[in-house]
Amino acid sequence: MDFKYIEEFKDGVIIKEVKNFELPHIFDCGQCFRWERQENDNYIGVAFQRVIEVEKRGNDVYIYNATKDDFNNIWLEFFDLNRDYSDIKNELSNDEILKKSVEFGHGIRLLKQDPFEIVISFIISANNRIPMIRRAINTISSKWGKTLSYNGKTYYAFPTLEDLSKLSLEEIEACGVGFRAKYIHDTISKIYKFQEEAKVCKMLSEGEINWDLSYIKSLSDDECHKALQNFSGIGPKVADCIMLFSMEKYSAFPVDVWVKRAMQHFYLAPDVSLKKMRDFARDKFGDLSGFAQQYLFYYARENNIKI
Ligand code: 8HG
Repeated sequence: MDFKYIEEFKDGVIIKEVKNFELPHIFDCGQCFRWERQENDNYIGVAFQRVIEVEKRGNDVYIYNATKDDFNNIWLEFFDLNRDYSDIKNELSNDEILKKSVEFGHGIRLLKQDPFEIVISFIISANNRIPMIRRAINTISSKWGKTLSYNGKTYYAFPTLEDLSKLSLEEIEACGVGFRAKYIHDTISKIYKFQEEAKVCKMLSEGEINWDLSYIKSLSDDECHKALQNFSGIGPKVADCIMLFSMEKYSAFPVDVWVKRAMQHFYLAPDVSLKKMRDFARDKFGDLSGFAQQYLFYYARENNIKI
């Protein structure tokens, strides 16, 4: 566990004596799209239909606009605070090469985000740049998400499955998601239709696919990786991101252009395929592959490494 205890105060909750927790490392390491750094270095973001502000003061972390119940029900798990990241970092730092990236991103924690939001977000991420991904997700949220207010400003929750199930392909196309609109539309309708059929107790027949995200989350790492790729617009890389950032599958190793450069820079020959890089990393880092990947991604991107 990476904190001692919590205290409630009038505007929120204070997490006392927190370890392995740096706001820029957590929010700018590539895993999330809805958190913004403020002029005072706090971050404001939206998750699980709520808006919060997070501040680090010495070894304490302040969460504004949250109650103790919110902390226990949402933010404790969201920030993965029950995990001891010192153990993970020690283990990964046995690899002399990885040590440098771990030191650089020493305050990274892998957020446990909402699977539906992350499925849609990472379909948008394919062949896309982070500022464009963020913009598209904000557009979708401001059009169909719940309105939230905090300190006189308006924020928008990521829309629910029900909210998005009503949209036409044209409406999704108008959000700046390009060729991915049809994948998003198709994915939403598969998940929604499956949910509606389950409500009237329709049984799955032999060979039919189970599109329920909680079910997919309950599978083993390899089965989960495979099941996610049944959706259109989800290949091995996007599946790895979804399972790592929202399904607690830590042997995932998404290889995008930055991780590819990092692997080539540190470990492998330039002509190795993405699949081989993934296999190499999973062999080497095992159940900690996802963490290793995040330290590498953050290091490579922040330092603009070239091979
Ligand atoms: O955290 C991430 N890890 C990896 N491997 N890839 C990511 C992360 N976040 C993120 O947006 N990407 C992808 O990288 C999306 C997009 O294809 C590209 C942007 O650099």
